[in-house]
Amino acid sequence: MKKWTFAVSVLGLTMGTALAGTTLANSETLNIYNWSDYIAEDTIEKFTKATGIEVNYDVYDSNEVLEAKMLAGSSGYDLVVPTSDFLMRQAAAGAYQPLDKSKLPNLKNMDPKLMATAAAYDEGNKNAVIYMWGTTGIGVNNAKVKERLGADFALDSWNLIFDEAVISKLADCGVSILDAPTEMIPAAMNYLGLDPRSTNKDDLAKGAALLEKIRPHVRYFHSSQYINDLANGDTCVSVGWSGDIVQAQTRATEAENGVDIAYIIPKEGALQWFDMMAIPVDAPNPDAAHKFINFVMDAQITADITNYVAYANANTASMALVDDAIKNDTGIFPTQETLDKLWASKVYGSKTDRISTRLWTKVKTGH
Ligand code: SPD
Repeated sequence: MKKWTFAVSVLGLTMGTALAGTTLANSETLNIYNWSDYIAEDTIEKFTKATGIEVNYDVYDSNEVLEAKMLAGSSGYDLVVPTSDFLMRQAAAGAYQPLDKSKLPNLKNMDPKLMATAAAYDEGNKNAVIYMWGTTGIGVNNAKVKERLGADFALDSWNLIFDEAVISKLADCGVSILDAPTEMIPAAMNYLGLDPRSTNKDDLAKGAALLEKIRPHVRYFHSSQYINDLANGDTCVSVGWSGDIVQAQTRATEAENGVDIAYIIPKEGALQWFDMMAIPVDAPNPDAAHKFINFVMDAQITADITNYVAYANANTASMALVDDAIKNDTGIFPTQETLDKLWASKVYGSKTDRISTRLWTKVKTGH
């Protein structure tokens, strides 16, 4: 994987920069809002070359941030990438427009089984197409963690995070967790033997209480900074997303800094999620957004993205073009045995969402 500095800085765009209120809408401009560290270095350039459409590309690292913009409306974006559970809630609120499938001939490349799974959140795949998918697990710095826990300690469990006796031994080398309540509270619930998809408020409170207990040993809550910190050896354990941890691994290898990172899908199970390309209902240029979705579904373009960001895709035609090292990495494309242990995102209604948000504030701030 090559280092990619992409046009985010060239264009002067930074994470969370809103386009609302600007006048970027014209027929030759496409405004994309995607997750950070989530596209190949040449995807946008190739798209512009193929179509003549200029792209403004902003990034975020939180579904909640994207959701606030989608529900407020007038974001100025033509193409966004919510995770399936968030997509469903936002679509119910009227935030997206149905796709015009006559403009998406490359849909033929998509894996019908995975698209059927995504249809549980988007009936008939009406509003969205899978961009990439992955799991939420743990990245570890092998040497630092073994130094503290012993060479024989099995690094295959959420006990690295949720057992206070274990995480307290790792605190000095830096533990980070995702700033993502809908992922962290269910992970804690699962560790406690509760259903991670439960929306029972007592179950959610128990999960949050466990997070509060381990909170003193957590250096920070963040959902993108951990890639570089793990790669540089500034942290030693991060709850993170599969491809991000593999990117940390790759960055360390390229830097030849001696940091050896592993991605763990814990034996107790983990969240499997799907990030979906969708077009906001008030997108200034939905036609260009369709062109981009179709372009991404090209086998070579999807393979390039997967090869660069180390996330699994749902594009059957691309698989012959995916590097063997990525294809055979079971942290990226899990075995069936592991897949059977994953749980799917639960769509929270507004009441559960309020409970979860309140609990999360308490986990992070202590009140
Ligand atoms: N750096 C790219 C991260 C993509 C993460 N997708 C979010 C999944 C949320 N469940």
